[in-house]
Amino acid sequence: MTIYKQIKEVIEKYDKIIILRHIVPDGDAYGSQLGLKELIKTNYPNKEVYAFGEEIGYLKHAGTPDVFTDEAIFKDALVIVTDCGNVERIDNQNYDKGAFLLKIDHHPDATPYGDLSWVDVNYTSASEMVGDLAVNNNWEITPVAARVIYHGICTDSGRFLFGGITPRTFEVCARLIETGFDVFEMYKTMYKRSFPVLALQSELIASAKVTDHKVGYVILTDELMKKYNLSYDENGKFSNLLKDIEGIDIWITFSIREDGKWRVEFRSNGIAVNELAVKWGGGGHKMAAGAIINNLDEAMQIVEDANQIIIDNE
Ligand SMILES: [Mn+2]
Repeated sequence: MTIYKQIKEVIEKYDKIIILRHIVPDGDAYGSQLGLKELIKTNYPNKEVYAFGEEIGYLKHAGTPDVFTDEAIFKDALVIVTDCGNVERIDNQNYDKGAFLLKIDHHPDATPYGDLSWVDVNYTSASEMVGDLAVNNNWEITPVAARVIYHGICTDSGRFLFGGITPRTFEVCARLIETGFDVFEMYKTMYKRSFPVLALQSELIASAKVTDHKVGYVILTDELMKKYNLSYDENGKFSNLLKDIEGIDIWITFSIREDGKWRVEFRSNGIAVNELAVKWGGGGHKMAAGAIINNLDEAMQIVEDANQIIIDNE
């Protein structure tokens, strides 16, 4: 039996379905979670479906998660977790209180979980997986589902710019666009930039450091956040600021968080950085990973570690 059919059968078996994704959600977390919710609501209108997790201001245009009230709601539910490689990062730690746990993810399966697990790193995004699931099960796709799923594919693939694009990516996208949602409107909304963000980018670029081993990094301090009136949930916007710059093979973005810790985003143009993220308590993809650290002393150790990775690769 195909995985599409297996997942369909599991969904059909449960009256109540709770969909979760990773903490600090991005476009793909939203796309896979809210897209799957909309698909199930459309194709199985009698089911109770919830999508729990933190709401992110800049993703408001993509959709709105449900408000979680009580862990009792997990009783007898099918729990589906999308776009989340490890259980520690699931945004709702009651994930194991349901009747059945299904994992749908495109990150390396470092710490497998779930009664049924569909993990495939050959997808651009968990959103593409959800879209592919809909296509293969001949599910009706509404323009609302299509928009949030397409948005998730665009954000995780850099709008088809990063590696990992396959003919299937475009086949899924074709089916999504067929629903008639307004793609141009979506692009206009997702790429809208504010002048303060541009000014902040320019200051970050001017302050960027590059080591002798082609590791580039920027530090988004609390001072800069306040100067440009940026909200903390937008601190992930700058992870590709140093992409495509000659002389930089690994680029790292350190951003202050609301709780005083630092968000670290690792990116590279080929060298594996996910092991480095794992070393610092995070995880992710080979060339795009993240972690959370305590202070800038640790940040400087990370830069040293990245230098060492490049030396080891030479
Ligand atoms: Mn993803």
